[in-house]
Amino acid sequence: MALLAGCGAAGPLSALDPAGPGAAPIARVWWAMFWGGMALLVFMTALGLYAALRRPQGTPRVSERAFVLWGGLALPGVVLVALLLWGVRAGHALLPLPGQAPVFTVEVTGRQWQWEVAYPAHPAARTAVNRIDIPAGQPVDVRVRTADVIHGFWIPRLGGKIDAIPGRSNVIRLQADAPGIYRGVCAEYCGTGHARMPIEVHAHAPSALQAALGGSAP
Ligand SMILES: [Cu+2]
Repeated sequence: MALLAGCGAAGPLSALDPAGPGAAPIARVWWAMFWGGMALLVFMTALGLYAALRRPQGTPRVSERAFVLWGGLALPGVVLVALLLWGVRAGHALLPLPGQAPVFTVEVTGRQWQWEVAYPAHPAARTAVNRIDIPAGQPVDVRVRTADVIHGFWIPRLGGKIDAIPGRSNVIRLQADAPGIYRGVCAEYCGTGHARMPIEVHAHAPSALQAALGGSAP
């Protein structure tokens, strides 16, 4: 955390400051891409300098064809396939797969320009706007819909983005490891009020959730 703060990666909307099992793999992929990109930048800069400064003598030790095959096809091919597989695996943590029951469920509807929140298992809970209350330390399925245009639901410290698409109900599984407030935003430009669509996830100790939701127990 201190290291993150030192390099500006910590913060309420930072995907590099993960607070749950859905966000941690995404942050790892990001850092691998960052350091891998840095390594390639150094390597390519060194190659460029070598090419610019050397004095060619005789026939080259590596043919142009080999450069294209290994540097232009094999290297990016291996890197992109590895990143694809790793990224798919990171995204897997956000899928609402069976076997983790019971899962707390929240319904979130995007509307120009706010998020409406309902709790299907807690019909007596007060309806909320731009705020979700969840239990900490357990998986939560967020069913994301829209009442008008496409919006993007994103709580960076808890997981990746999922779009709210007209006519569809998309589900993302999030978890906050500890009680706290986790901020989010609309991540898909949805009109002139797009920047005014923040949302907050308030994660509570399970014993305090009912009081936070209001209403009576189901
Ligand atoms: Cu929006």
